[in-house]
Order: sequence, then C-alpha cells, then structure tokens
Amino acid sequence: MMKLFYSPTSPYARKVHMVALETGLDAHIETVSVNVAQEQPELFAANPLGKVPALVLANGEALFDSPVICHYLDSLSGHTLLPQSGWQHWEILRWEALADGLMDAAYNRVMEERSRPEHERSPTAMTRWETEITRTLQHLETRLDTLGASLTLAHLALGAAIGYLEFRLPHLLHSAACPQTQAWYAQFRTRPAMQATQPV
Ligand SMILES: N[C@@H](CCC(=O)N[C@@H](CS)C(=O)NCC(=O)O)C(=O)O
Repeated sequence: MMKLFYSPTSPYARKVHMVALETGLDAHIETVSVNVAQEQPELFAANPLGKVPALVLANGEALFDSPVICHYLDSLSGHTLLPQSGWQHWEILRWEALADGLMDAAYNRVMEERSRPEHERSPTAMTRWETEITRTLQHLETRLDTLGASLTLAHLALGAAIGYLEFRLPHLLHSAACPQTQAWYAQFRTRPAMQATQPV
C-alpha cells in the first residue's frame, strides 16, 4: 500500500488524487490529510520541503512533488495518461507545466492574503500574480482546441488548476475573456474524479 499526504484544499494534491482515481490506482493508496500550517513530522520525513502532495511507496521511498508523483502513477498504469513518445508527450508536459504554473500564481496570490497580516501584504505582487493568471487564461483560450478529447494528464492538470481558481479566486475566472475555457471546465467538472475531489 502507498500513502499519500495531502490537504483537501491543495490543487497539486487534487491533481495527484485525480490521476489515482482515473487510473484505478486509488485502491492501492491510503490518503492522509495534513494541515501544512502546523508541524507535521511524518510529512517532513517524507518531504523536507513540508509540502503536499508527497507519496510514500510500499518500500518506504517517498516521491514529491506533484509532477513527479503523477508521472510515477502514470508509469504504474502503463502510461495511459502520458504517452512516452512523439510530440504529444512534450505537448502534454507543456500543458502540465502551464497548469502547474497557473496553480503557483493562484496559490501565491491566495496565500499573500490568507497567510499574512494586511501590513505585510504586497499589492504589487498580488497584481502581478493576477495579471499572470489572466494572461494564462487568455492563452488557454487560444490553444484549447489542441487539447484533444481523450483524457490525458493535461486535462487533469488543467481541471485541478481551474478548479482552484473556481474555489479561491472565482472573480478572476469569471471576469477573464475565456468563454471556451469556461465552457470546457463546466463540462469537465462533472467528471466523477473532479466531483470526488472537490475542495472543502
Ligand atoms: N510544486 C509543488 C507545490 C506544492 C505546494 O506548494 N503545496 C502547498 C499546498 S497547496 C503546500 O504544501 N504548502 C505548504 C508550505 O509551503 O509550507 C507540487 O507541485 O507539488
């Protein structure tokens, strides 16, 4: 049995959880919810960075961060979500990087507000992250038609990233001029793996 340290609101952990559900590997993973704002010796032993997700394998080895865990689970599933050859491989990794970057910008923007007293917040940094998020949504809008219909790691990473915007920064998601992205997400969010991993 593997052990996944996660937090129910982490978009990175949600992406990993969705990969586990979509590949059927969730049956081999015990999930352990942790509060990353507190000392977590078991998590720190698995990941000295103190971040979730971290996956402890049956042999005691631990993997992080979320792309590494997703690629590992994909390899266990026989590469059902990330083909190992051809341009599609690189295209999916680029989508994953875009989605992870969107999560980074959104997470930083959210934490600036949630984890700092008002006098320590940087309006400059917050504006910069918001601009990054809006620019990325606009880029997504022009490239969404290249995503393809059959499920890959790209779809799951994007679903988790946009899901985090919906959860924490809905005004940014809804004010950006990205109708196709919003329509894609409205459909994608009905997937059982999305429904089962909704942040709370
Ligand atoms: N690049 C990492 C980012 C993980 C990350 O930032 N996780 C957040 C939760 S959403 C966390 O654990 N933060 C606690 C901390 O930084 O101390 C990944 O893809 O797994």
